Amino acid sequence: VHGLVEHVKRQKKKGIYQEYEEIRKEPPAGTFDYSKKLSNQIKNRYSDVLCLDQSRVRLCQLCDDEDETTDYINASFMDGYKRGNAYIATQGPLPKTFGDFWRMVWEQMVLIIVMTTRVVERGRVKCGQYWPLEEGRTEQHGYFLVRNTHIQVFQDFKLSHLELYNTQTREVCHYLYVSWPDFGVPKSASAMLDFREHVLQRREAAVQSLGSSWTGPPGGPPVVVHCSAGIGRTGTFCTLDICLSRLEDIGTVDVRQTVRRMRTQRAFSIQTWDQYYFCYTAVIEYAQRNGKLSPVQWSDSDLETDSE
Ligand code: PTR
Ligand code: PTR
Repeated sequence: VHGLVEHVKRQKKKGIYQEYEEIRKEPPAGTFDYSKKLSNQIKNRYSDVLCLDQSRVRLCQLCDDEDETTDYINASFMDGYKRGNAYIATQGPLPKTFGDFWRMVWEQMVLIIVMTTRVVERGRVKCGQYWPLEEGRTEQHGYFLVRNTHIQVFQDFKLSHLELYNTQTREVCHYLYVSWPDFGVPKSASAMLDFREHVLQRREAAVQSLGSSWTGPPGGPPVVVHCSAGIGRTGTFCTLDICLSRLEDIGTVDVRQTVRRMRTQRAFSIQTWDQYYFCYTAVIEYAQRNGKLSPVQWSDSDLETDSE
C-alpha cells in the first residue's frame, strides 16, 4: 500500500509529466468554426480558448426568430462516468453573455452550478458577477430574474440558493469554491474531496425533487462547471469526479484516458502539468481516506509510464 503511494509520488512523477506532455501535443479533435465567427468572437472570454463545434451547447429557444449566430455560447457538453452530458463546461460569463448563460441554464434544466474561480484574482477579473451576490437580492439577466434566497458559508466554499424566474420558478444551487489557489493546485486534495461530496449529494437530492418532470437520462440534467476559461480548473474538477466515480464503481482509475476523452469534448481541458498530477494524488488521498487503497488499480494506460 505504502509502496504504491511512494511509487506514484516519486518514480511516477516524471512519467506522469511525460504522459501529460503527450496529451498536450495531440491536435484538437475537431473544428472551432462557430467560436471563430466574427459575430461570436466577442462572446469568448479568451481568444485562444474556443469550443469544439461537435460538442458545443446550442441555445435553442430563440433560434427561429433570430439569426443563427445567436445560438452561440462558449460552453461544451462533457460526458461523466457512464453518463452522457453529465456536465456543461463553460467559461466564466462575460457581462455581455450573462443573459445567454441563464438562458442555457434554463433550457438545459440545470440545477447545479459549480464555480471554481473567484470573480477577481490577483487583481484581475476572471469572471463576471453574473449572479446576485447578497441574500435577498434580485437581478435581471436577459429574460430572467435571478434571486439569491439565502447563502450557506462553509470553510472552502459558499452555497447560494438561487431562484430563477421565467415562465415558472426554478431553484438552482450555486457553488462557489474559494480555496483554489490563484496559481496551480490545492496542496491537499481533502478540501476538494469534501466539496465534491457536497455537490454530489446536492445533485442527487435535486434530481429526485424533479420527479416525473425530468424525462431525460437517469442522472438528471447536466451540472454546469466553470472557472475563468473553463478548461484548467474545470477540467481538473471533472476529471477527478469521473475518476472517483469509476473507482467507487469498479475499483480502477484511468486518468490518461479520462483526460484524452474529455479533450475531445472540451479542447485543452487541464491546463498545467500540476493540475494533471493533482488528479493522481487526489485519487490516492481519496482512496486512503476511504480505506480503499488496496483495490485501486491503475489502468494499463496509466501504468505504461512504469517502464521509465
Ligand atoms: N493559459 C496559460 C497558458 O496556457 O500558458 C496558463 C494559465 C493557466 C494562465 C491558468 C492562467 C490560469 O488561470 P488562473 O490564474 O485563472 O488559475
Ligand atoms: N489566454 C488565457 C491564458 O493563456 O492565460 C487562457 C486561459 C485562462 C486558460 C485561464 C486557462 C485558464 O484557466 P482556467 O481554465 O482554470 O480558468
